[in-house]
Amino acid sequence: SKTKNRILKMLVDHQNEYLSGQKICDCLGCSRTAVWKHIKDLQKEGFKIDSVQKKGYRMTAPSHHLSEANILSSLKTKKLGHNLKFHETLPSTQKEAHHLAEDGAADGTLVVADEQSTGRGRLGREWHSPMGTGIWMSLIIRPDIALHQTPQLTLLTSVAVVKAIHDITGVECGIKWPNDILYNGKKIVGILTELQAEASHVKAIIIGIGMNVNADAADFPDELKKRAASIKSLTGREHDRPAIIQAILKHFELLYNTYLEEGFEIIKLLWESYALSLGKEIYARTVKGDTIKGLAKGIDDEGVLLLETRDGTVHHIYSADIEII
Ligand code: BTX
Repeated sequence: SKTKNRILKMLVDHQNEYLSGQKICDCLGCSRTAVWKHIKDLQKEGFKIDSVQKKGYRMTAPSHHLSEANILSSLKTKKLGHNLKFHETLPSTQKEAHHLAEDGAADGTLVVADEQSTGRGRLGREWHSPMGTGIWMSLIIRPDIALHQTPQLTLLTSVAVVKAIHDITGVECGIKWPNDILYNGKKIVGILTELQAEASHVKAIIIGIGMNVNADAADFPDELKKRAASIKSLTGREHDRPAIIQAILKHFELLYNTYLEEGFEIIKLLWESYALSLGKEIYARTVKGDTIKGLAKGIDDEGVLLLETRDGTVHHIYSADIEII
């Protein structure tokens, strides 16, 4: 509830200080019993909150539990994520975000779930999204850009995610064009960018981000064990999912504002600095089913991959799975 979220925010803002029940009531205009009930709920969610007679309530340790209150309590953005739709479980945050966008959801709306029963990747592939282990979220944005520019937003998202992972966990991942974030060849994050358009006008872009955070290596199904990893499997410890979400949104907002004001150039440079495939021999399997072997020369100003084959032809690859040889 809104009141619970606001109580949490007050406690986070005054961490390690006592806040009297009365002061909380006065600020929020609710009863002391209501405050007490919300505090009980927060304690159940894993927040360590002391209560001492005559002094009030004090938060001693933040909880890393994924909840609406926890994500909202320390958002560092102006706009992104403030309209938050949190669910314990959903078939797919991407599907939910599509419905919300069709119904006119505001720019910056974020859908987060603690579990997805039918998470999906590109081309209808499955995305493994078990309860309590990862970040499964979809962001709705409504930029005024042309259709052909939308792949740029996948690249922008990759940069924001790599920066956020580094900030919060210290792990330095790389990006494999167009949408994978890898560490030692294993997929940590997948990004799915989809759009709603009318003629050549973008109505909404829905950016799905799936990140393996606290899964144990043994939690992955056999067919993924060789290809996927979680951040915990790299660092040996659990990581704070709300903090990672907040960091992704913060970096995304900064990069996105730069992008809208100054164009793709800066984003492109940043993206190239994290790219794993540039300058390497790769196979690109296109959606049509062709496989092209060549040298990944770079990306163009639209985010399209430039692949040079043996005969010197440069192919423009809009969408493909690539394999670094
Ligand atoms: P993709 O098509 O590039 O990758 C999908 C492939 O990745 C699968 O076929 C499988 O081999 C592998 N895979 C499946 N699950 C995992 C996992 N947890 N970790 C690593 N590899 C995996 C990538 O598509 C885009 C994925 C976006 C997922 C987000 S989660 C929030 C949002 N909601 C939703 O339904 N999808 C997006």
